[in-house]
Amino acid sequence: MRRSFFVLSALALSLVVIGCSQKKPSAPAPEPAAPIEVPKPEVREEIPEVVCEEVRKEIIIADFDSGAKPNNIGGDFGSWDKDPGDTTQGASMAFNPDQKYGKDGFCLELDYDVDTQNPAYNGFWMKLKDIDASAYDKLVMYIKGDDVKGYPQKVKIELKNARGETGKAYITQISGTWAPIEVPFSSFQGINDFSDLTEFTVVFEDSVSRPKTGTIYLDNIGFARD
Ligand SMILES: [Ca+2]
Repeated sequence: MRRSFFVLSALALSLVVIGCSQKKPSAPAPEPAAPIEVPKPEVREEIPEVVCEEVRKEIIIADFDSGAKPNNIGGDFGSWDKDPGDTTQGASMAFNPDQKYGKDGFCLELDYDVDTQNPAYNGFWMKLKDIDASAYDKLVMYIKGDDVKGYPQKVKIELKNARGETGKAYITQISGTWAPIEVPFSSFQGINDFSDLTEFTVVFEDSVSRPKTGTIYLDNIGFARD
């Protein structure tokens, strides 16, 4: 009985093996598996979060450091006379490397003469290329008077825009050493729109400028906000 059981079991196993081998034809021997490349973990650099300001707190329009035109935003500039025919008065500009504010470059030197029998005013003009300064709230610059040649106690400055408005303000804090000047936009009488500024001017007036001849130096003219 036990023998016949073994015979039957062996027979059944043989049938199963034969059946399996018939159902599944032998597959080609698998090729040796290629080594699996384990991707290296990505190293992520820690990037600090930077909060970008939409507008810088200050923009320099003219630092005169190249010693040539134009200014830092591509605008031309120069001196002007109300009455060029009157040669007894006038204004002139120069790039001065000796009196400059800071370490490098030049500053602007403005020499004026309003000493004449006729009404006289003259000064300096600089194009602002329709700059939108509405994000700022003041004009800034450095100013110094020349102790040897003399300098005025009061100078008029102007900002003009594309709408034809001219804003006027007076600077009175001039001394023989460099000092920063801040003129709030609200101090410019006659202009309300600072979104398209066309020109900045300095005006020496015979009715105001004392002494009537002298020299001032300007540097780092720009706009700023608190
Ligand atoms: Ca300079």
